[in-house]
Amino acid sequence: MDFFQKTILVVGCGISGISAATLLSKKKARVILYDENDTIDVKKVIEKLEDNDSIEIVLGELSKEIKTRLDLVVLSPGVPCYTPFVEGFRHRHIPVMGEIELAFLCDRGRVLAITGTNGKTTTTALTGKIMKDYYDSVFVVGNIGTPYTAVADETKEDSVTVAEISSFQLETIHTFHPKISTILNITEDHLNRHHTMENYVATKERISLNQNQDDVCVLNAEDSYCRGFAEVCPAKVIFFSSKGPLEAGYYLEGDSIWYSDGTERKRLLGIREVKLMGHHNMENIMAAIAMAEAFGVPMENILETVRNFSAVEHRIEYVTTINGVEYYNDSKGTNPDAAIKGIQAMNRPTVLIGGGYDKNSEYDDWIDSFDGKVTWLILLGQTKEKIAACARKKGFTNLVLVDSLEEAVKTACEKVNPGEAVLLSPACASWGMFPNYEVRGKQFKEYVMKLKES
Ligand code: UMA
Repeated sequence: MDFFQKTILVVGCGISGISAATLLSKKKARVILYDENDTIDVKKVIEKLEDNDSIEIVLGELSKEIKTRLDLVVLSPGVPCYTPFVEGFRHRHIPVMGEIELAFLCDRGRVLAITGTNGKTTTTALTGKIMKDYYDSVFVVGNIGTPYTAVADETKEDSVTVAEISSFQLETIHTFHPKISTILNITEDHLNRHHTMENYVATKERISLNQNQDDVCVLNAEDSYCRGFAEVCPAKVIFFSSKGPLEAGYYLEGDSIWYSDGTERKRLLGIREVKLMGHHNMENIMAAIAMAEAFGVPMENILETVRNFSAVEHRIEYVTTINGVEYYNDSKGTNPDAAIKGIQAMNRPTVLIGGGYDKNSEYDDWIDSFDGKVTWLILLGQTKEKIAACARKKGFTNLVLVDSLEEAVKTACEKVNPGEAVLLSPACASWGMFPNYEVRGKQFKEYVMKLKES
């Protein structure tokens, strides 16, 4: 697509919008960078724009005059795409795309794409590292934190882009076509945006929208949505399983990861050889191995990277030990299912800090997973009353409701005993109190380190 001298509205002044506007301005488009929030500090936005002269910034109300002269609208991931605001553009026959589609149109290389409710970031980071250790030109982008548009124009024909793609981002793709894709798992999340589980599942499946039998989609054999999708997936399906042998695919059996091609099986590596913790991480490892092997990386190179790879920040990340208490940051546990994995990874009594933005989630399974391991639950954010009511209903009454993360850390420190752990694994998004889970995780670590110094 030619963006030259086109008038393009980029919606959202966050990192995606700023990066998309910068890319389009390099392509000599006339860019209007828009945000509905009129309290945004324009100076800060301008500072972040590399080429601010050609980008007009509009906040608050978007005038009819602007709407009538647009050739294209590019949405940031956080902008819901089925609202009257966005439908208005479609009625005017103005094409609407997401920033992932925009970046893909500018990408000259090949793409691997990772989605799933949980494990995306770890799998993307690991797959990216395997690629970086083997190929020269590799970019790791998307929901993991670096907008795809920030690197798309730097790609060459032999470049490899490893992209973490959220359901928000999949809603607005059109031609996005990864050579290799994966859906790691699908459990309830983001229902406030997608409304029904059916919509959410269908959105995840869009990762394969443009794939064909020359491409590969790696799917979790133990996930009923993934299994169902395998029947209709347009790409060649490769399965992985953490529950036992598969006729063909990658699987965990005993303490080893195996591969079977349908006739012969071979042991790839032992789980004690890797630094990642927890059952769920074995799934992430298998997905990364499957993707990398399908892409063409030799198995010995893949396994060497897997053995040396450590956990990513904010995902069951060890922070420090204070007076015999281990502190863990799992700020990336932004939904009940992810937070259950956080609790499962703990091997000692744990004071848990949870709560945050309400995504219409149910917390019953999360509370059930406490299984005697959680000694106290410290709650904060918009969901604290809702979670407290759910916990009481289930007979868990060791609850403290607090007003800030700092207060939560102090309270956890008072409640915990030597030999136990404190885990931040909120089961909720950070929005409302923090811009994102990374800021929440970093703040948590700062408060913990303050405790250590005091
Ligand atoms: N905005 C509008 N109109 C709207 C909605 C938002 O103008 O209707 C504006 C907001 O006022 C704000 C801006 O849009 O100024 C924010 O845009 P954004 O929410 O898309 O956030 P970005 O900073 O661009 O970050 C986005 C992703 N955010 C979301 O999906 C909510 C980041 O994922 C991602 O890392 C980044 O792009 C780079 O690709 C974060 C996330 O929470 C980590 N993702 C969810 C998750 O992992 O569960 C999906």
